[in-house]
Amino acid sequence: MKLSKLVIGLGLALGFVAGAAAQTTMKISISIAQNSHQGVAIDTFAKEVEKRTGGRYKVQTFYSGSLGGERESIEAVQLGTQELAFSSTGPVPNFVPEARILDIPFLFRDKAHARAVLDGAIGQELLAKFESKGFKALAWGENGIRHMTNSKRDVKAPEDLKGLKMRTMENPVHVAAYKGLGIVTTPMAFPEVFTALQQGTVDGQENPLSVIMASKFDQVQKHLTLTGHVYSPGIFLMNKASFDKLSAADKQAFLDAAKEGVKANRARVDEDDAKGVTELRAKGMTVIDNVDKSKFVATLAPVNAEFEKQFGKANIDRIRNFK
Ligand code: EAX
Repeated sequence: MKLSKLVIGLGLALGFVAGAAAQTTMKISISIAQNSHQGVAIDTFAKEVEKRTGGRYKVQTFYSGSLGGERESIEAVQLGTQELAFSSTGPVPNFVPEARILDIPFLFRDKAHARAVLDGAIGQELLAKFESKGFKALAWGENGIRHMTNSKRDVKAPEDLKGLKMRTMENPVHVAAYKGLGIVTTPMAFPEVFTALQQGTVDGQENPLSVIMASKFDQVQKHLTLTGHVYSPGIFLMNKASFDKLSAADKQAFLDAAKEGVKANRARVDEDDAKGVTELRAKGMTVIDNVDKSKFVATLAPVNAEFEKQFGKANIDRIRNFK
């Protein structure tokens, strides 16, 4: 009798614990629309977390900056008011300065080069730098290769950029480089960009084709130039304390879910890059797709010399020469 009571009691207690665990809901956000390379990243992540934890963890997804811009989301993850975010590295240098090196223009030859660096030792070393700042960086994802758009003129060479007022991310590396190209830089959070372009507060902006399409910038920008001036990484960030609370198996489940999210994310970037020019031309944009990139690289030489001093030439070469 006593024993069976104990068994029932234990059963209830365990049932209660399991029931409570099933209630654990976390939040993840992006600054752009759901129908995008970042939307598929967090949708896949949420689905995989639920599947891999047997439904004990649920991840609620928020899109279009509904929880704030990228800087605000990263801040919220650091504070723990929001458990997760997927973000570009735009505002990341303000939190983890070591990551600035990835934002150098013309650092990577192409997406394959960038993905190999991020998935390899250099990328993993950088992910570890987030830990002392209150984050668990689950994985590098991708935002894409950035190109320039504006409402004023066709940009065919660096000279054409002189005096153009462009919105930039709140990223010191980008701002320094774009100033070096003669651009009048206006750092701004992403959720404000469409209106700023529409009202003419700025002439242009720069983003990957994926973002340009997902954000319908073709409605407010006439000229697109495939400058491919910088690779834009993405990152899955989690509040460190929230991650540390997970069991070893659940930690692995979150890491694996992020990997699946990255796979879906990169596949969508490739898809968007393949169809982007045709689609944006059909929507009325003029697309300059044959720029001489070496002219942009040459114009940036003084800024690059400065970056080599700041970040260490050996560190930059280690990424440049990665095979
Ligand atoms: O992460 O701020 C930006 O331009 C980003 O590329 C965009 O929000 C997607």
